[in-house]
Amino acid sequence: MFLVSSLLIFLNFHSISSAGELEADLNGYVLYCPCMGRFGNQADHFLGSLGFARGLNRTLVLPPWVEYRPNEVKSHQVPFDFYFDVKPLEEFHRVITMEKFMRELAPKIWPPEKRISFCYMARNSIANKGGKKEINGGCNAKDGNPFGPFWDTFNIDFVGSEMYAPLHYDVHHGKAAEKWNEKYSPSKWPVLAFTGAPASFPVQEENRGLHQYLKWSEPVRSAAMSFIHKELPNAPFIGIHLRNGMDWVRACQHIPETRNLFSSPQCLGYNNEHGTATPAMCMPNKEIIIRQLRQLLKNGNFESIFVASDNNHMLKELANALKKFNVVVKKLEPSNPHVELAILGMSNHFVGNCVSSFSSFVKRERDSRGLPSSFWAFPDQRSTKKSVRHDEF
Ligand code: GFB
Repeated sequence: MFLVSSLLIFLNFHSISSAGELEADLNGYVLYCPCMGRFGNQADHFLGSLGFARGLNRTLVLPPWVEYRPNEVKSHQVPFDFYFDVKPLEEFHRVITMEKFMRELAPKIWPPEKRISFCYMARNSIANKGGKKEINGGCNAKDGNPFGPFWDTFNIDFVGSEMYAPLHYDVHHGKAAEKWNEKYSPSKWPVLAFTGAPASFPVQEENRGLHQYLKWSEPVRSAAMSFIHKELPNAPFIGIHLRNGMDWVRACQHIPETRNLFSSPQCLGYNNEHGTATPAMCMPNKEIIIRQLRQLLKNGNFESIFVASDNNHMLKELANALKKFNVVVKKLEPSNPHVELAILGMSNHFVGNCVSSFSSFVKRERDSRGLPSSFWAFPDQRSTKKSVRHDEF
């Protein structure tokens, strides 16, 4: 019933005119640049932005994913629907891809002279004008990478800035949505174009469940299934995420100074109800990883382990240490973060890194399907001292 009514709402707002043109949503649009972090961070921001757009009753423009490639100065923008299906999102709220929005609606409702960028407060930029340094205190929405390349992908330039403080994005408490609509009525402001995502990181607890509407596109799903069928025995398997690259080693060094880091509220709770972040949770050592896998293998009928990692997959060490369980230990080659995430989502048990937003993507997806997951070194276990021996990686 909810599905039918949502579809009707969608069709109502994006109806096709008699001339065959897409008609604009009179409630307006939310558009943003996913300008912070890599995929996991952007996915957190996406869920928050979806919740925000629904709270304001504006259509969400689905931005491309921003990617960074080695040895390239500018970010790459990958259309949203390259990785995800648009249809399931429409069950929750009205959405339109940025490509379609810019092609079919922007010329009518958001012409170049009306393009104002939104930011909470000024992002100061120092412009060098004729040898004289000048501070410009607008949103400077196109300053730097990925900001400039993102908007340039759609030939968007801004003619002004709108600083919206003290409004905020939490539409689940208080009257934030009403306040946004009072200050920025859709008739006067059909498009709210944000310099960064109108969402918090990590994803607000109330928006975690929206992951159920985020479904991999057919090519990603097929690639994941093909790997499982061709490379793994036809039996239950464990999927694990080992986040252990140099950037992560450095990030984990902040653990002693903080109770929650990045996505750790996913296991520790948003108010640290379940403890505080430990070095082992962020960077589990070999001993912890093997101990947890042995425990799972003893209790389940798994025949293989799929390892996803940004750096060291530990394939040999794991295969050796788990010899007596007769399990196959495999990784995807060549590496592909999205397909790896999809495989982890399809595993029979997932062990992730509580601090990583890459792991949190998998955990949310599995939660939405009622599948079991656990984390390295959580709940807090023995041997935290040994856990920061990075030379093991
Ligand atoms: O996704 P992400 O925001 O997660 O960023 P974290 C980590 C990126 O590293 C991913 C790659 O988007 C991938 O490109 N990566 C991580 C992996 N794990 C894997 C894996 O198992 N397989 C493959 N193929 N690639 C945070 C960043 O990372 O780390 C923050 O988002 C910051 O901005 C911090 O840089 C240090 O939350 O794990």
